[in-house]
Amino acid sequence: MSRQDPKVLLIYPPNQLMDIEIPRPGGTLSLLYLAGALRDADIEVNLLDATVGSESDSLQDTFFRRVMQPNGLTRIGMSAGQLRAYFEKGKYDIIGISSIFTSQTRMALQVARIAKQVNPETLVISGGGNAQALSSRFLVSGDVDLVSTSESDNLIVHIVRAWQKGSSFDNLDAVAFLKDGQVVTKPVRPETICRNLDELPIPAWDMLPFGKYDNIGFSTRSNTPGVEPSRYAPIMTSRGCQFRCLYCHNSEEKNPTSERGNIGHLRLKSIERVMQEVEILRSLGVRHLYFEDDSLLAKKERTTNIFRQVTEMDMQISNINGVNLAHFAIPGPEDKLVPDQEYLEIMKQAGFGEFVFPVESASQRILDKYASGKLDLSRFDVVELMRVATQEKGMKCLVNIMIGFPDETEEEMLQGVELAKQLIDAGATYVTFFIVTPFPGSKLFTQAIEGGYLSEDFDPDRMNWKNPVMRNTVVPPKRIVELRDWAWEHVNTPEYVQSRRSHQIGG
Ligand code: B12
Ligand code: SF4
Repeated sequence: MSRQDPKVLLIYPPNQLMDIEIPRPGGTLSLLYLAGALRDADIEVNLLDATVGSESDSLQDTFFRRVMQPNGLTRIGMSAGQLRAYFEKGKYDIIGISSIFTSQTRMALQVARIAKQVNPETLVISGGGNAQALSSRFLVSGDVDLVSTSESDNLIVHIVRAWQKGSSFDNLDAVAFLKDGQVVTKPVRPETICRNLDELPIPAWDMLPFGKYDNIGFSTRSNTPGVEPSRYAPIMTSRGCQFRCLYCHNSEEKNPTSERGNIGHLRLKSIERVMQEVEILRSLGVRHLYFEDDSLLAKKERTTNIFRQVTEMDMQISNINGVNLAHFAIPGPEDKLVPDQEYLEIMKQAGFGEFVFPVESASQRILDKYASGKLDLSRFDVVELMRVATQEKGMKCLVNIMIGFPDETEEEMLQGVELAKQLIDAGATYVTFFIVTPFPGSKLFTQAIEGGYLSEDFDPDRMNWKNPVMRNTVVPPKRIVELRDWAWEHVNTPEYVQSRRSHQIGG
């Protein structure tokens, strides 16, 4: 161990999944920004995606090995033994673990335990929305020394410098740690957060194990048959969102006193910076960009400009998250809103062959209460939008509907099923019904704990879209599952239901 030349490892933990889920490798932007920042500061850093393993591990021994665990979830990625050997060999001073998914909490803590078993002196840190929201659990485990509570593009270097000096974490901000057995949370100072996104470090995409990702052999981010795999990478042109849906992390991040910092507001990179990033990705052989913005389509002119330039570079584009149907609505006759054909066309031309169509609910009351009222169904006909996108523009649209809000009635859920049916008839590829999950880090989580819908010691392993985790809901959990299963089969085409069943990736 050398305090002068610290050796840092950043790691995406192995994954645990339901048997119907498609395994996906790590490689999210979180650690790529941190690795970029450390490298810019001349700090030695390695990146390990434990879902696919290190260079000496085969995919058969990691990504494709599904091991059933006692909790009923299958685990993929490096085994405890492989991780131990890797840590022993690397002799890392600091190990940073990404924890953005609650459903992967156990995996993150397992990595921390192994790191501490190999060397109790290693500084083990974790960050990401989940680690922050569950900071007490992480710290009380005894295997995590420090949790970052916000964006850490600047903070990560401060953490390493503090470790180098052997100084107390008390002098840092945006971190949580144990002091005399109590959790201490240091507030986020505004200067810790990068307001001008052009000043962010360039994500260290070159450290991703692209060779392994290429060899997985299927498009790991798309469930749709027929989408050709090509080298892909995540990119974000913005952070935050102009909405604040209660089930989303942004709801708790729009507030000057938020523990995660006031980071939920929409911040944009300049187009020049975005194109610089695209050039870098292209030089790494990437041909398929996954735009992971929370609200990619918010600024039409800007997005159009980006799409046009990317198209000229002959790159494929997908988006996994940030489509908001409200952005396709333009004023029409009699105070109604109509689909923005031009915007859809631009997306299509940019290679946007498919996108997620997040209706969320057919009940305006639910949309207003939980989803920022982002859609006004009395003014905007989403079935017509579906028709235009699929039948006129030839795009694939995958519908998401949420059911099981605490006070949602069965009648309101059935409204959603009816709308889903109409969307399929209008051309949707398929509809997925997600059971509402109050993820830690969202306002819904806080409300669920306060309202007695979730107990303080809830099991993170159950935090997935298949399981109702809330109790005391107006429609009981058992009935929500019945309705979901019936609705999925009732709404989707028999061919789709059959193909999902045969591939074990249904629902
Ligand atoms: C990309 C993404 C995905 C991709 C992930 C691809 C992959 N390779 O794993 C896909 C599509 C597969 C996906 C799936 C899911 N996702 Co998702 N996803 C995202 C998304 C849009 C972007 C993540 C990202 O890159 N952010 C940008 C980076 C820069 O921010 P960051 O991750 O927060 O990292 C910063 C800090 O947190 C901190 N930090 C992070 N890690 C670390 C580590 C250390 C050591 C330190 C010091 C700091 C630190 O510093 C970073 C830089 O500033 C987020 C939303 C969001 N805006 O974050 C949702 C999000 C993470 N997903 C979410 C959900 C719910 C899911 C699903 C459950 C959806 C579903 N119904 O199936 C699944 C779960 C998958 C799983 N493995 O379990 C939730 C998570 C909530 C939770 N508490 O679990 C989020 C927050 C969205 C939301 N609306 O709330 N997702
Ligand atoms: S529109 Fe999407 S990203 Fe924005 S707050 Fe709502 S759920 Fe979150």
